[in-house]
Amino acid sequence: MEALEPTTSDEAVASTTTPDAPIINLMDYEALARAQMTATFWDYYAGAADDEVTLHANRAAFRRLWLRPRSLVNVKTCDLRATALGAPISMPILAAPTALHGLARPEGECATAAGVGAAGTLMVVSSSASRRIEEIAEAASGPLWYQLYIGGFAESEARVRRAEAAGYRAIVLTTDLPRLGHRERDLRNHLGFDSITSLRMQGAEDVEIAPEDFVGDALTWETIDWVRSITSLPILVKGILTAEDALLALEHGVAAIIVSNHGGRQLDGAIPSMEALPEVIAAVNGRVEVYVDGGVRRGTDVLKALALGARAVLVGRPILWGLAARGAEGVSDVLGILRAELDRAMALAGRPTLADIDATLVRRSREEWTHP
Ligand code: FNR
Ligand code: LAC
Repeated sequence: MEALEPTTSDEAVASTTTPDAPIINLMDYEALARAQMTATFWDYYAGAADDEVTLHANRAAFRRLWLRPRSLVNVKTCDLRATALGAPISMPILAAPTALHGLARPEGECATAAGVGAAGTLMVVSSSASRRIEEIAEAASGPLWYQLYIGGFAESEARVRRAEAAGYRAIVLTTDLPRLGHRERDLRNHLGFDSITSLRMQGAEDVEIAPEDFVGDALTWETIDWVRSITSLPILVKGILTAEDALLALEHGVAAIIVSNHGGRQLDGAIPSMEALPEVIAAVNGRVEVYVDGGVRRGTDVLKALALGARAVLVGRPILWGLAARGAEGVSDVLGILRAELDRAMALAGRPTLADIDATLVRRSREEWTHP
């Protein structure tokens, strides 16, 4: 079923689906991926909850931030190298956890992990991966974190232990999915939660969470203490959008916070990540690392997120576009494009190192810029 108008998610950027057209930016990958995927699977990746307001607002929030470039700074070399919970990475851009990479390619997360590693950065592997925890680790050349959905406590503990044994370096507890958001595209395509969880790719038997075992709606802040009791890995929480919850997360000893509204896929109308970031940064006050995701499509978006205090950004859908279009190579190319854009943006802004990127770089305007 074709329920969508044939545009990319970012109307501001002309893109093309001609197979031999040059790939210039992430939206070109979006068009390429879309042309290659079945409409139902494409909708699962692209879609969000209800009216998809938050999905679009994530992008719009970047357009309310203006850059204040400095002139005549020597930017002959820009240094993008960063660390994430101590792990060295080539740039402050990580791959967000996204479910079911097998819908894009049979190799699924194994190809993604190879591509992310080739780009010199870190991948967060979803609890709903299409491939086994261990085979993804084998295919990876960069650091991995394991994103945790708690189906049942016993099977979750088993997965955390397997991730730890396979060399994953942190546990990312996603907090914004007490229930699945109302993805209306999926409903129209008859792709319900049951069919999503039963869309098992080869070797994916270990990630099955039977809906009747799902305890996500009964999780509380004490769940973080439970996770700590079963693993010595650092624990991040993903899905925080308020200062109040950031402070609770600190009380429960998290190693880092990921400001996120799940790419608009959960609570529609939830505040755009970039609007929530400043209050979380202020509440945390440097005590732990703070990451942000949602709508990052340009190097200048990364620059703005760093200027507002994020340690690094995570990108979700663009990784899937690269994977669907060109496998591992597409994933590393998507990240390479973003890296080149960030490098250029840092040079043009007169901020050659990450330490030079501070709050003086951005000014917030009330209005979002829209092209005439
Ligand atoms: C997600 N996201 C997600 N998050 C998570 O913690 N576990 C998961 O399994 C998934 N699955 C998932 C599937 C798909 C298809 C998408 C698009 C997203 C949310 C993801 O980690 C991230 O928060 C958003 O994707 C960031 O927004 P952008 O970059 O996609 O705009
Ligand atoms: C999603 C879940 C699985 O966003 O995180 O589809």
